[in-house]
Amino acid sequence: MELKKQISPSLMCADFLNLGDELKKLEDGGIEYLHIDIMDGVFVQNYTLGTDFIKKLHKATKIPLDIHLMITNPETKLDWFEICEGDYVAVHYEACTHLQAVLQTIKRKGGKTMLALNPGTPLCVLEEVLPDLDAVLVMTVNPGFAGQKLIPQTLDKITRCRKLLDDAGYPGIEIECDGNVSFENARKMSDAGANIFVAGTSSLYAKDGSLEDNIAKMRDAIK
Ligand code: S6P
Ligand code: MG
Repeated sequence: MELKKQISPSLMCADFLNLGDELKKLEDGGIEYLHIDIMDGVFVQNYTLGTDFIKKLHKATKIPLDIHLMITNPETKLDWFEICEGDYVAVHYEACTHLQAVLQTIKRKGGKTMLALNPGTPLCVLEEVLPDLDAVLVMTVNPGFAGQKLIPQTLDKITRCRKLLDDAGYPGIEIECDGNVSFENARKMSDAGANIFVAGTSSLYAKDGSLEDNIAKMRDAIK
């Protein structure tokens, strides 16, 4: 099954003083999702975007959100987030005590479920929640910061993840990759079986090249 290749720009890397203009360019470029990193300073050692920003984005654009929760105990905090139809909500396996219940809650709120795995977390943890998943987020760096280097063994992890999902009878579960998704790495991740690409400082928001040109380069890398 060929899943649609999609780009999810990481808005923590955007130019906030120019966000209206940038959103327009992303819409014109046919961007499929907006990746929103939510960090709590506990699960990861950083703070980034927040609940009000999500509300404002829902008003400002029709592009669905791809909300990446890097927070402890998301089960107690899901109500804080405005979730609209078509939005993905990713929770980390490492942060959930009652994982299956959390995934059910996301669905009940109208979101699509994504389970994020840190580079050190094995794929076998997916097995018992496959019926509850719309996507897997294979972290290709340890979460917390933009601008990190790819952890090489995560490429093979994407290949094995695609195989696990297909062999188990879930060819429709998508695979997103997040972390150092440069044009070069995106091509390798795409070949390995990923189909949603979080684009940050290594590609769309690289210092050289306009947003328009970088979107075109990313499309070419993942086609
Ligand atoms: C990192 C976060 C990511 C980054 C993204 C940045 O913890 O989850 O979504 O924003 O990886 O992209 P890059 O190209 O700078 O790695
Ligand atoms: Mg992220």
